[in-house]
Amino acid sequence: MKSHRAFTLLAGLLLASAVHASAADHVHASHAWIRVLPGSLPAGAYVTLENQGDRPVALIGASSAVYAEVMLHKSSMQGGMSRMAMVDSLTVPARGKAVLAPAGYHLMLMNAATPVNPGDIVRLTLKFSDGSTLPTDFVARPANALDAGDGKPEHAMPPMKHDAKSHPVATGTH
Ligand SMILES: [Cu+2]
Repeated sequence: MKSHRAFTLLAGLLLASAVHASAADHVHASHAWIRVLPGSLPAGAYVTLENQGDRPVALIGASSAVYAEVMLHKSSMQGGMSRMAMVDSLTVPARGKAVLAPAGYHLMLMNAATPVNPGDIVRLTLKFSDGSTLPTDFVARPANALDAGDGKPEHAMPPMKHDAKSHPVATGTH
């Protein structure tokens, strides 16, 4: 039975390394919430990402079983108007954090398969540039919510230089 044990050990090692390669165990998500708007309007998703690793990692998007489309956006004020632009990625610095919050970076959730109501928990799988993923539960909050409602409000970081592909979408809702 020696060969069988060796095989079991090898399988275990392969499984462990596969899990390590796909799960973003160096990135921690907190204050994850979604601002639900009435009807079929897109919802903004917000989260604080902390990178405990020694290398920067970039959030490049997310997927969801509930929302058919998820895009990474950045809101900014231009000439007194709130504008949104698509961004390719948001870097979470090594030993640092990145904040997705109203009036800044957010994940735009579109085309919900089923209505999402305040209080619902929606799982989004965050995707990073190194190929890792981080399944994260977001709590749905009402349209007038300003934070995750957990008593620890996060604020959007000051505007940063980014390679936004500006597009003419201009709404004040995100
Ligand atoms: Cu948006």
